[in-house]
Amino acid sequence: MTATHHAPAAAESGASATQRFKTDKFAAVAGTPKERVSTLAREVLSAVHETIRKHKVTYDEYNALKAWLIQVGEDGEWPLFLDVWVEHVVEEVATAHRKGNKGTIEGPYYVPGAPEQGSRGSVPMRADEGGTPLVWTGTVTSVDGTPLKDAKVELWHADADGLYSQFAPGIPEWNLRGTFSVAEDGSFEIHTVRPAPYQIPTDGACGKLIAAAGWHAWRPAHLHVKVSAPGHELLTAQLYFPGDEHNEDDIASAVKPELLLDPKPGDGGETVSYGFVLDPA
Ligand code: MBD
Ligand code: FE
Repeated sequence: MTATHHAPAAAESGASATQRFKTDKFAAVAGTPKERVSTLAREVLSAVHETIRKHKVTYDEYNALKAWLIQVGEDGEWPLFLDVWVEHVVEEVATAHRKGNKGTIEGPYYVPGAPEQGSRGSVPMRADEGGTPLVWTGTVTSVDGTPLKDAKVELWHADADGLYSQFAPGIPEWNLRGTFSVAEDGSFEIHTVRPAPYQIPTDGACGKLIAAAGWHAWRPAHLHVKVSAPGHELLTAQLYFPGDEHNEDDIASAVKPELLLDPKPGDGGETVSYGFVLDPA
């Protein structure tokens, strides 16, 4: 984070992430059967009750929790809280059967419909976009090795200040967000820049929990992708850079060894090769 660029206020990025979720996801949630709701709600509450008994939680602690939960809502930080501390286990369960590429969590900052760039092109970026230029090549295949010529690769990531377009002020709408197709042989070539590590907003409820617990607020630098092809399961993943000091202690627990890139110097920046193998649906 450069000194000249101030981090987005938690309430601002939180409100955008909450709106995003309501628009894209919430309407699509199917009714959950009564028995399932009852089982899950009862077990989660039991785990809370057990924690209270085990640690003899006081009224002051109970009221601190209540105040904090109220603030999570007021700051719009439920998407951030859930995606940082819960989603990784949902992802693990949902994708355990896959034989193809490892994925990881989506996080709160995906926006559908990023501009189409063809199979070889650049994500939209500012004339003075910071960060080391990165040329990324790869192919999309099925688990049997067949190239998937109708695949799409959606890419979104933070800029060199660790900020996401549409969730921080003053950044062009689709900056560092693009949708790529692939050539007949399943290949693509994407030009972008290396993102910076991401720090969770320190001035909101999630930041308050992190400070109160003495944790750190960092995610390692990462590229987000959604890779899709007809007849195949949608792959949601993130790619990481070797040597990042937070690859081992990501606050969102979303790094896997299979998702580490191997960038090489070249082309006035770096080149990297990483492809995707999708599971048939
Ligand atoms: C991010 O950029 C992110 O990817 C996740 C999972 C949570 C918070 C911010
Ligand atoms: Fe992210």
